[in-house]
Amino acid sequence: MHMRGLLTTAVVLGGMSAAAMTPRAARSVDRRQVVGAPADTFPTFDRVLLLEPTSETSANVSIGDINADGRLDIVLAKGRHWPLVDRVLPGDGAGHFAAGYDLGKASDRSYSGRLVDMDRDGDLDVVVSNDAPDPKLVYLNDGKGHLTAGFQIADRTKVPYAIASGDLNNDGNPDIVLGYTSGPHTVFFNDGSGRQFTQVTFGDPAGSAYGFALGDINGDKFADIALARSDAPNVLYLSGK
Ligand SMILES: [Ca+2]
Ligand SMILES: [Ca+2]
Ligand SMILES: [Ca+2]
Ligand SMILES: [Ca+2]
Repeated sequence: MHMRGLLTTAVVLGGMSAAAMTPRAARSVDRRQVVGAPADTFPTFDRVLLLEPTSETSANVSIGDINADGRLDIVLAKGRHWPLVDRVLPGDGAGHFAAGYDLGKASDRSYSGRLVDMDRDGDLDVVVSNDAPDPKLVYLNDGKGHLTAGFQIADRTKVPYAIASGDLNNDGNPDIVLGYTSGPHTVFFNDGSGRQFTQVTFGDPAGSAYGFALGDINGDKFADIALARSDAPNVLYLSGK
């Protein structure tokens, strides 16, 4: 019912010329009117909760239950090109967050903190990708949200804007894919410990990798790797042996 309203209205708006779409008309079309639904059908996002008192060069945010208390927490990956310490903000399950604590000791240039149970012990670990010259690290969780830097993935000179996680060899262990500002890129096959990885490179130096998607496109039961990149055509790397 909602979808029907959405489609109908979209056609009307799509057929409206720019001249007909006066500023007054544009202002009068809020999202709830566009979908043709009662005003209280959809949530709004007007309430704001500041996660920190200051503005810093943050790059990525992730949500997961880091301390395994059944309540969602927030992990802030911070730095980008300037060193900062990543942060964990424990949630109380009711929309409030403690001041938090440092994810690790390193002040580094983080792009992302990906939450994956790398050692398969039931708690979320964090894969932190950093700008050069910082190491890219797997932080293992003690089950209570305390994270310890372990295996270093990729060498320090790499700049991995793109990261993905998934089981690429179907052994049940989550693997990591890193894409760099210049290829070849790397799959890190995890032995299930989160401490030992076998590296397999793929791709060419063209362009800069910015985003991955994983999925079995060609039906051979193994995930393929789609890569969005700048300054070179986007590509799909098909699994094979
Ligand atoms: Ca939690
Ligand atoms: Ca774990
Ligand atoms: Ca695997
Ligand atoms: Ca495939």
